[in-house]
Amino acid sequence: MKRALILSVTALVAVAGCGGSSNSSSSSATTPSTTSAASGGGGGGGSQLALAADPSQLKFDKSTLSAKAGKVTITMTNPSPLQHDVSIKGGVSAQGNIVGQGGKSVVTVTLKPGKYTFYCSVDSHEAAGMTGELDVS
Ligand SMILES: [Cu+2]
Repeated sequence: MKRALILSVTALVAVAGCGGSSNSSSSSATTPSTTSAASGGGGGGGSQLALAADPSQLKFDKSTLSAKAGKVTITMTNPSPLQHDVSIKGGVSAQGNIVGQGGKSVVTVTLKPGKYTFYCSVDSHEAAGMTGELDVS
């Protein structure tokens, strides 16, 4: 009785293992969603800034960003297993969505010329170094 059970479980695992190997090969088709990055010189879009979280430390891949006055959008990709967002402060206050690994946090603000701070608002990430300067001219 016990032996028969073990045998049938082994058979199931063997079948699942067989079918699974061909299924998992299709996971490489992650489409890079290039949203409106290709629009050259059209008005109204404002500044589009790209940022990424460091995969293993509490920091961003850039410590300074610059943009033109008006509508400014920062899109931060998060390759890290920790949750992060991108937020802006310094006369304005706006927070992006908090995202986990593989996600994108987006924050959009309308800014006058000046210096602003971009940072991660999750826990004490800003104090640990997830911050930088945004120069708007
Ligand atoms: Cu963070």
